Amino acid sequence: MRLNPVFLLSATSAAHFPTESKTFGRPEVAFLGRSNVGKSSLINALLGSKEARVSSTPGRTRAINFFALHEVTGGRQKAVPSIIFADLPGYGYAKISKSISAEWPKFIEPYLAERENLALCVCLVDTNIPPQASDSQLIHYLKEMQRPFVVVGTKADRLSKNVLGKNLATLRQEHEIDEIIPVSSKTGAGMPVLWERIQAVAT
Ligand SMILES: Nc1nc2c(ncn2[C@@H]2O[C@H](COP(=O)(O)OP(=O)(O)OP(=O)(O)O)[C@@H](O)[C@H]2O)c(=O)[nH]1
Ligand SMILES: [Mg+2]
Repeated sequence: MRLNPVFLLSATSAAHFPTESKTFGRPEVAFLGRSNVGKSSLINALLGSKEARVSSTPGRTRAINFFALHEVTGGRQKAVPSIIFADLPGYGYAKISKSISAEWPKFIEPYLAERENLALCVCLVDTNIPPQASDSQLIHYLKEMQRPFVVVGTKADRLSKNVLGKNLATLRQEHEIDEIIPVSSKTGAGMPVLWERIQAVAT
């Protein structure tokens, strides 16, 4: 099955989130994580396209970018999308902060709290750095809100198997989660597993 990404819009306030006329109420998957963790790259790798416009300057994604993924069969694109992807702005780049919400744009919390079709949050944590308090905060918040989420460990290609294993164990322990899927946007590692999780909510 091929999915064709169609850019919907870039929202900088809750008033601009795409409505049912654009999403058809289809399940939405949000990509969350610190700035520069690799959100846009992961979306590109999943889609095999440059749709999410990877930034070279950290902190460039300052809006929520929405994409509708349309199934293409026999050269025809379905009118109703299968899934919606939301690429969120990063947190925690400029300085160490005690609260995510303090430096996260105001529209993120309403998004996570109220977005009706939000079916899965993909939380990205960097496997190359020690556990970050801001990531723990986000994971804790999602647990509290009872939002389904999956945690992926990014940039796994930069580490040896041995070090990656150790770092994943530390991250799981510190963030109090059972599973982190190691991924690499460079090599494509972990993409099939992550796609499975996404497909599971998109039916
Ligand atoms: N080696 C390696 N580098 C990666 C990987 N994913 C992302 N990067 C690099 O990390 C940097 C940040 O990637 P982005 O995808 O722009 O990160 P982002 O989370 O979207 O950043 P913001 O939009 O600023 O929040 C870029 O220089 C990427 O090339 C990966 O899997 N492996
Ligand atoms: Mg980005």
